Amino acid sequence: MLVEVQVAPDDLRRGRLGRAQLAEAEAAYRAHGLVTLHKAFDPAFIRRLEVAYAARFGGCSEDELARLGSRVGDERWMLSLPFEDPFDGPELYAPALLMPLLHRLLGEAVVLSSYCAVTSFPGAGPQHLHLDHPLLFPEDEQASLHLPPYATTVVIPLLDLDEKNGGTMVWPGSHRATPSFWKRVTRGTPLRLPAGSAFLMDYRLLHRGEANPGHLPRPVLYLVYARPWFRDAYNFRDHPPVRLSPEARARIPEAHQGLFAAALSAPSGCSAE
Ligand SMILES: O=C(O)CCC(=O)C(=O)O
Repeated sequence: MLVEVQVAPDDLRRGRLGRAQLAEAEAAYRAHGLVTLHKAFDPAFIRRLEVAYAARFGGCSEDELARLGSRVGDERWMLSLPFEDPFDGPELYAPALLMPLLHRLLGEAVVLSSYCAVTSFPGAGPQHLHLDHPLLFPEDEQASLHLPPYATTVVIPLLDLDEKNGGTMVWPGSHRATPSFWKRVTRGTPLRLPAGSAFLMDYRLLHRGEANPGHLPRPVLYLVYARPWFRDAYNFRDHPPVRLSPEARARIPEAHQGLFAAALSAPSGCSAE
């Protein structure tokens, strides 16, 4: 089941979910491995991110994309976000409206495990069905699947997920499903969300990007939050999970330094930067 929490304009302005909505979002996430939050970001901020993202990466050749990130499907690339305006502020890496929910799910010592975007270019076919990380204990699937949440992807589409652009296909509840289920799945639930919304997805949830039948690249920001002991041992052989230079790290306000405890400083020395 897909639970959709509507963020009221007043809550968005205050940067805080009401107590009942916070509890609803937490319960939905724990039960289904997934919750959507409609209108969780200021549309003007999302537009700034979209424009900056297109300006920065829109003209990249395939070679440059391969140098900056990794291919995650047909015409689909994951890149580490540059730690520069407008991607370098707490309104994106520590959104006030979402942090209480992330703390409830992942504890007070939550860290940013990776800070990326996945872009499906026009003509991209459907992505393969997958989880974002192998189970923690492959030799004991039941133990792995019944652990509390330990890593959560916050997905922030920079344009509408709809029939025109395609979206993400999810299997609610599959964060508790065994690998034998992965082989038997039939139809999933296509997420349709206006830009400015977000969804939280457990690291064990089955999903795949849908085809992009439109004419525009479809970037979704892919921010992974985790318990401080978790290390993503699977996705980051080709690029850093957080592209953070020592100078950028020094600019992070004291109150948010803890979020970056797992991020090793990486030089930002690519020609496209
Ligand atoms: O493109 C999308 O909609 C989602 C991509 C995705 O989920 C992934 O690469 O794991």
